[in-house]
Amino acid sequence: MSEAAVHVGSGKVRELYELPDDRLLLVASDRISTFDVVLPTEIPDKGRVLTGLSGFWFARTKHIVANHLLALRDDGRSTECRRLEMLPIECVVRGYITGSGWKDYHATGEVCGHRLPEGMRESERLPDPIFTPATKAQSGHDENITRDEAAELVGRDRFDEVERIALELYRFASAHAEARGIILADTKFELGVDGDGALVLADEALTPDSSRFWPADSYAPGRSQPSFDKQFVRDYCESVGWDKTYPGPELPDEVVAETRAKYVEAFGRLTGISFDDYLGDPDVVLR
Ligand code: Q0N
Repeated sequence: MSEAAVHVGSGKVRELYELPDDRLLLVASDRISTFDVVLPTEIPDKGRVLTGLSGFWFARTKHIVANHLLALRDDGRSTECRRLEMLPIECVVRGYITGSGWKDYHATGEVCGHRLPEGMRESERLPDPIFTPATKAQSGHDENITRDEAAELVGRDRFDEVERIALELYRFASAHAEARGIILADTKFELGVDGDGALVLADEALTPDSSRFWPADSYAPGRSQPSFDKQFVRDYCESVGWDKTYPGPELPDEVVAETRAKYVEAFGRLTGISFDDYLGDPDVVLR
């Protein structure tokens, strides 16, 4: 890092630094989490794949919403971005009923105040994508909230704008992904507001860490779906009888190699760009 960069925050797998002139540096590590635990073994280049994918989507969704990206650094894992006032909600869009959405639907027939058709099966495609906001839990798990609760947190007009933009981003990206054999089951956006009061897409976007990617060729409703990127890791963790509490198991070399290959495959399929070309010049995803 060339400029004075003060560390301002840590996620499970990303770090955030302050840069001069109201900028931030978002650095994606190679750490991987599963069942909410960060494993002791890293997946080489995972952070570069996620940074490259985010850059790719930022460059292609500017017609929908402005974003925080200022520059990709040559290391391929660091994004210089505009510092924003972040909204206090997670902007989740679901096209398929899975995860906490499936749990809520199973218990109540509703997700975040959306009443859904009766008799839906786990992982089934929804009639239309739905916006299902969540609170930003300081400690661990985000909690689903209704659209009215989200509107109280950000204001009604801002809420309407956020919902419209999040749904539009999801429709754009899911159509792109589906044409390339990847189902974008759901995704979480982080949005902020700039000094002019304009809504801006931030954080990472439309990556396998912020979304559920499913391989389209094995999709079948009525059960949980294998994850495009983490399935080898999950299968290995199950096979050793890990109880899903800290610390997680070390991953063997084959599992690391298979998993890295899935991230690189997702990058290639979604961007149409070879990952080696990205490593040579990260800006290829922006053109
Ligand atoms: C911000 N987070 C949540 C890294 C990821 N452009 C921005 N301006 C102001 N704040 C943020 C951004 C961005 N992106 C986003 N926290 C602050 C995710 N973080 C958690 C820590 O690790």
